[in-house]
Amino acid sequence: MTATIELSHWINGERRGAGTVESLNPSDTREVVALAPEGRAAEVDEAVAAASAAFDGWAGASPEARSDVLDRAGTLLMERREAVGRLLSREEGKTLAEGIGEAARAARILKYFAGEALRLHGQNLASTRPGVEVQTYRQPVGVFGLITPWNFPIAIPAWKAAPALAFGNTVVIKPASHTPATAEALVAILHEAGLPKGVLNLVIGGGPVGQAIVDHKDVAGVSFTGSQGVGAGVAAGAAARQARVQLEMGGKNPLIVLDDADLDRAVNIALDGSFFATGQRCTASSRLIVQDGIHDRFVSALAEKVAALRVGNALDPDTQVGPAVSEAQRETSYRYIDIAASEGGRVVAGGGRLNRQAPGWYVEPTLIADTDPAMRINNEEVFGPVASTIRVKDYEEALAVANGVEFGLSAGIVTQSLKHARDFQRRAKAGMTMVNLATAGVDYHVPFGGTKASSYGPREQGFAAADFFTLTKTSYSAG
Ligand code: UN1
Repeated sequence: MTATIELSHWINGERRGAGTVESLNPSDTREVVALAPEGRAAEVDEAVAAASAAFDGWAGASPEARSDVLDRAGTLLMERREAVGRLLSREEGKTLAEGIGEAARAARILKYFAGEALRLHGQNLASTRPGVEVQTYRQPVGVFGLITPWNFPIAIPAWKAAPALAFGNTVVIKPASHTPATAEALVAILHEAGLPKGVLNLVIGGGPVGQAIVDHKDVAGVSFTGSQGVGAGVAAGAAARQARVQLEMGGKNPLIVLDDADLDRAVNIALDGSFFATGQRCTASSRLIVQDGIHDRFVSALAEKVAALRVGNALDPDTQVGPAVSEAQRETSYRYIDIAASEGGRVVAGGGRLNRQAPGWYVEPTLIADTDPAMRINNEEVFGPVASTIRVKDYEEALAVANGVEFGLSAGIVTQSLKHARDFQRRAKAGMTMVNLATAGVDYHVPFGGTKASSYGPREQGFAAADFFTLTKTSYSAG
């Protein structure tokens, strides 16, 4: 066991508040990873005041100064990716390889936006009036509130905070209650890298902290990743006071497997998309839509691989699938397995309770075959290592099933047909399409986001991040 970390908020460059709330290790709940403070509206007020006071200095700083801080933080995080990745795995439950990979990804995000800080540009256009010129500038907006989830406890805070900071804004982060220590590690590294006080603040706590951020009159914009229910309230609260808002919510991502697919490849893509990171990705492939001719071979080959997945302590090098993040998430998975079975689904792998020596929130990876598009398992997000298969007769039916849900984040197809792949890219109702790739696992230098109930507002990441985190000013001048 490793010593419990005493966490605090970060307000105006200082650590504040004492830890009282336990953050447990989902692989072994006897281990308290961290003791976190329980913030309230009062801490949010102080953090927003600090961020407001720091805004003019940071917005007016040379882009080079902002770039340097992000670059240094990226270097520090990359150097420490093993230790930070280990903390992440202890706190969130994804495997050590996944935890270290995510810490490295966050480091690369910081470095990418270090470059973007220098590349912010506008346009120069001729006016419709002779002798008049029009220029557009991108300017910092103000204080951003970032409400981040537990499933990517360092990558998502990094991909929201890095563009906000790169473009001259100041920030208040509320990390997910399950993973405060991992988010705090990022904030500490950014301060070590030389971020001026007040530019980035962290207020740890539950719903009241998020609500206070959403409602705060001095928060110019809110970026949220989490559940649909909470997201709807965030959007309503922000819109009520005309603040910017960006939401990333759930998915019920389809992966189509056509008859002409290479079987091994299709099985491996499904295994990765559905089960790695314990299925706790909004981009997870949760609906496997399989054409008749390959269906039986695909289901039996995948079932065999799912049954062979090694579930265990996130830090054990043999583990392929770590535990769920919490007891509630574990129970959600088992509840949906029961619902699917009672609706007529056939459990072909997993489905049982796992008894382990150490108390942890383990879920047996589960594959449910013979499901129907109308069943709840094919419409509601489980957010666990649970996938279902749906049999279809041809590509057109597959596409209709893929598009027939309220979500639209990521959608994949496994095929050797260029015709179907290209058609799918155009007609899939999703923000991201994947051809011969898992629906999950995205790059950080390109736009990320969905459509329908999955996302709301401007895209995150890549060159699209500037749309949310800057204000476009249009300037006219006559000579
Ligand atoms: C990925 O699939 O690499 O919360 C990232 C999520 C998404 C991020 C997925 N916002 O799962």
